Amino acid sequence: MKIELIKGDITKIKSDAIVNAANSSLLGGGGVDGAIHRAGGIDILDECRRIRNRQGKCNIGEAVVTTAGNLSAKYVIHTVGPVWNGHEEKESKLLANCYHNSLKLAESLDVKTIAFPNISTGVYRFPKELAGKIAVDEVRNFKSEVIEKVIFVCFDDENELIYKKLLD
Ligand code: AR6
Repeated sequence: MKIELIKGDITKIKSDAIVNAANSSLLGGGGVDGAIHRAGGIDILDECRRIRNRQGKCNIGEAVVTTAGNLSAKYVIHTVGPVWNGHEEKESKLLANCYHNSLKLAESLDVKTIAFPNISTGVYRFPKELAGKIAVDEVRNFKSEVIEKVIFVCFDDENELIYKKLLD
Protein backbone atom coordinates (compact mmCIF):
# COMPACT_ATOMS: atom_id res chain seq x y z
CA MET A 1 0.00 0.00 0.00
CA LYS A 2 1.18 3.47 -0.82
CA ILE A 3 1.27 5.87 2.13
CA GLU A 4 0.62 9.59 1.73
CA LEU A 5 0.66 12.49 4.16
CA ILE A 6 -1.69 15.45 3.75
CA LYS A 7 -2.01 18.46 6.02
CA GLY A 8 -5.59 19.66 6.31
CA ASP A 9 -9.24 18.91 6.92
CA ILE A 10 -10.21 15.27 6.37
CA THR A 11 -13.70 16.21 5.18
CA LYS A 12 -12.09 17.79 2.10
CA ILE A 13 -10.01 14.75 1.16
CA LYS A 14 -10.83 12.70 -1.91
CA SER A 15 -10.79 9.09 -0.79
CA ASP A 16 -13.11 6.06 -0.96
CA ALA A 17 -13.29 5.93 2.81
CA ILE A 18 -12.51 8.40 5.55
CA VAL A 19 -12.05 7.34 9.14
CA ASN A 20 -13.70 9.14 12.02
CA ALA A 21 -12.23 9.36 15.53
CA ALA A 22 -15.57 8.74 17.19
CA ASN A 23 -16.63 7.90 20.73
CA SER A 24 -18.42 4.79 21.95
CA SER A 25 -21.84 6.41 21.72
CA LEU A 26 -21.41 6.91 17.94
CA LEU A 27 -23.67 9.94 18.35
CA GLY A 28 -21.13 12.60 17.41
CA GLY A 29 -18.96 15.01 19.35
CA GLY A 30 -16.34 17.69 18.77
CA GLY A 31 -13.03 17.66 16.89
CA VAL A 32 -12.84 15.61 13.74
CA ASP A 33 -16.06 13.80 14.68
CA GLY A 34 -17.97 17.08 14.75
CA ALA A 35 -16.41 18.19 11.46
CA ILE A 36 -17.38 14.93 9.70
CA HIS A 37 -20.98 15.00 10.95
CA ARG A 38 -21.34 18.70 10.04
CA ALA A 39 -19.98 18.26 6.54
CA GLY A 40 -21.56 14.85 5.89
CA GLY A 41 -25.04 15.70 7.12
CA ILE A 42 -27.80 13.89 8.96
CA ASP A 43 -27.63 10.62 7.01
CA ILE A 44 -24.43 9.70 8.85
CA LEU A 45 -26.02 10.23 12.27
CA ASP A 46 -29.16 8.33 11.22
CA GLU A 47 -27.06 5.35 10.28
CA CYS A 48 -25.04 5.60 13.49
CA ARG A 49 -28.31 5.48 15.42
CA ARG A 50 -29.39 2.37 13.54
CA ILE A 51 -26.07 0.68 14.33
CA ARG A 52 -26.50 1.55 18.00
CA ASN A 53 -30.00 0.11 18.03
CA ARG A 54 -28.67 -3.07 16.46
CA GLN A 55 -25.43 -3.68 18.34
CA GLY A 56 -25.27 -1.15 21.18
CA LYS A 57 -22.24 1.06 21.65
CA CYS A 58 -19.01 0.67 19.71
CA ASN A 59 -16.17 -0.66 21.85
CA ILE A 60 -12.73 0.97 21.99
CA GLY A 61 -10.55 -0.29 19.14
CA GLU A 62 -13.47 -1.44 17.04
CA ALA A 63 -14.86 0.05 13.83
CA VAL A 64 -18.23 0.38 12.11
CA VAL A 65 -19.17 1.78 8.72
CA THR A 66 -21.82 4.23 7.54
CA THR A 67 -22.57 6.18 4.43
CA ALA A 68 -20.48 9.31 3.93
CA GLY A 69 -23.62 11.39 3.29
CA ASN A 70 -22.72 14.63 1.52
CA LEU A 71 -19.00 13.96 1.58
CA SER A 72 -17.26 12.88 -1.60
CA ALA A 73 -16.13 9.62 0.04
CA LYS A 74 -18.26 6.47 -0.25
CA TYR A 75 -17.94 5.48 3.39
CA VAL A 76 -17.16 6.84 6.81
CA ILE A 77 -15.51 4.27 9.03
CA HIS A 78 -16.07 5.19 12.67
CA THR A 79 -13.54 3.88 15.13
CA VAL A 80 -13.23 4.60 18.83
CA GLY A 81 -9.76 5.43 20.10
CA PRO A 82 -8.65 4.99 23.71
CA VAL A 83 -8.49 7.89 26.15
CA TRP A 84 -4.86 8.26 27.27
CA ASN A 85 -4.52 7.48 30.96
CA GLY A 86 -0.85 6.52 30.92
CA HIS A 87 -1.40 2.76 30.69
CA GLU A 88 0.97 2.62 27.76
CA GLU A 89 0.80 -1.04 26.82
CA LYS A 90 -2.96 -1.41 27.06
CA GLU A 91 -3.81 1.88 25.41
CA SER A 92 -1.24 1.41 22.62
CA LYS A 93 -2.79 -1.96 21.76
CA LEU A 94 -6.25 -0.41 21.65
CA LEU A 95 -5.05 2.37 19.34
CA ALA A 96 -3.35 -0.18 17.07
CA ASN A 97 -6.67 -2.08 16.96
CA CYS A 98 -8.40 1.08 15.66
CA TYR A 99 -6.12 1.20 12.62
CA HIS A 100 -6.15 -2.56 12.08
CA ASN A 101 -9.93 -2.97 12.37
CA SER A 102 -10.58 0.07 10.16
CA LEU A 103 -8.30 -1.36 7.46
CA LYS A 104 -9.95 -4.78 7.73
CA LEU A 105 -13.39 -3.24 7.40
CA ALA A 106 -12.25 -1.10 4.45
CA GLU A 107 -10.87 -4.18 2.74
CA SER A 108 -14.19 -5.98 3.12
CA LEU A 109 -15.84 -3.01 1.37
CA ASP A 110 -13.39 -3.11 -1.53
CA VAL A 111 -12.00 0.29 -0.61
CA LYS A 112 -8.98 1.38 -2.65
CA THR A 113 -8.08 4.55 -0.73
CA ILE A 114 -8.60 5.30 2.95
CA ALA A 115 -7.83 8.47 4.92
CA PHE A 116 -7.08 8.44 8.65
CA PRO A 117 -7.05 11.35 11.09
CA ASN A 118 -4.63 11.22 14.04
CA ILE A 119 -6.95 9.15 16.23
CA SER A 120 -6.95 9.87 20.00
CA THR A 121 -4.44 12.74 19.76
CA GLY A 122 -6.99 15.50 20.43
CA VAL A 123 -9.50 15.41 23.27
CA TYR A 124 -8.36 11.89 24.19
CA ARG A 125 -4.80 13.22 24.89
CA PHE A 126 -2.79 10.28 23.52
CA PRO A 127 0.88 11.37 23.16
CA LYS A 128 1.23 12.38 19.52
CA GLU A 129 4.64 10.89 18.87
CA LEU A 130 3.65 7.46 20.21
CA ALA A 131 0.28 7.60 18.43
CA GLY A 132 2.01 8.39 15.14
CA LYS A 133 4.44 5.52 15.53
CA ILE A 134 1.59 3.09 16.27
CA ALA A 135 -0.42 4.34 13.28
CA VAL A 136 2.47 4.07 10.83
CA ASP A 137 3.59 0.64 12.13
CA GLU A 138 0.08 -0.75 11.96
CA VAL A 139 -0.46 0.48 8.41
CA ARG A 140 2.96 -0.71 7.22
CA ASN A 141 2.35 -4.16 8.70
CA PHE A 142 -1.06 -4.49 7.07
CA LYS A 143 -0.60 -6.32 3.80
CA SER A 144 -3.53 -5.81 1.45
CA GLU A 145 -4.37 -6.91 -2.06
CA VAL A 146 -7.34 -4.54 -2.07
CA ILE A 147 -6.32 -1.22 -0.49
CA GLU A 148 -3.94 0.74 -2.71
CA LYS A 149 -3.38 3.89 -0.71
CA VAL A 150 -3.55 5.07 2.89
CA ILE A 151 -3.62 8.81 3.53
CA PHE A 152 -2.64 10.20 6.93
CA VAL A 153 -4.42 13.51 7.33
CA CYS A 154 -2.73 15.75 9.88
CA PHE A 155 -4.67 18.76 11.07
CA ASP A 156 -2.09 20.35 13.37
CA ASP A 157 1.55 21.30 12.74
CA GLU A 158 2.89 19.04 15.47
CA ASN A 159 1.33 15.90 13.99
CA GLU A 160 2.41 16.90 10.50
CA LEU A 161 6.02 17.15 11.63
CA ILE A 162 5.84 13.83 13.49
CA TYR A 163 4.41 12.01 10.47
CA LYS A 164 6.92 13.62 8.10
CA LYS A 165 9.72 12.20 10.21
CA LEU A 166 8.09 8.79 10.58
CA LEU A 167 7.44 8.45 6.85
CA ASP A 168 10.82 9.69 5.63
N1 AR6 B 1 -9.69 16.97 9.87
C1 AR6 B 1 -8.64 16.20 10.26
N2 AR6 B 1 -8.21 16.13 11.53
C2 AR6 B 1 -8.86 16.87 12.45
C3 AR6 B 1 -9.96 17.70 12.13
C4 AR6 B 1 -10.38 17.73 10.78
N3 AR6 B 1 -11.41 18.48 10.36
N4 AR6 B 1 -10.36 18.32 13.28
C5 AR6 B 1 -9.56 17.90 14.27
N5 AR6 B 1 -8.63 17.03 13.78
P1 AR6 B 1 -10.17 14.66 18.21
P2 AR6 B 1 -9.86 12.14 19.72
C6 AR6 B 1 -7.54 16.32 14.47
O1 AR6 B 1 -10.26 15.44 19.46
O2 AR6 B 1 -8.66 12.67 20.42
C7 AR6 B 1 -14.68 13.88 19.79
O3 AR6 B 1 -15.48 14.74 20.53
C8 AR6 B 1 -7.02 16.88 15.77
O4 AR6 B 1 -6.04 17.88 15.53
O5 AR6 B 1 -11.09 14.97 17.11
O6 AR6 B 1 -9.80 10.76 19.16
C9 AR6 B 1 -15.26 12.47 19.69
O7 AR6 B 1 -16.66 12.46 19.67
C10 AR6 B 1 -6.40 15.64 16.41
O8 AR6 B 1 -5.05 15.48 15.96
O9 AR6 B 1 -10.37 13.06 18.52
C11 AR6 B 1 -14.73 11.82 20.92
O10 AR6 B 1 -15.54 12.08 22.05
C12 AR6 B 1 -7.21 14.49 15.83
O11 AR6 B 1 -8.03 15.04 14.82
C13 AR6 B 1 -13.37 12.45 21.11
O12 AR6 B 1 -13.44 13.72 20.46
C14 AR6 B 1 -8.08 13.79 16.85
O13 AR6 B 1 -8.66 14.75 17.72
C15 AR6 B 1 -12.29 11.66 20.44
O14 AR6 B 1 -11.05 12.22 20.76
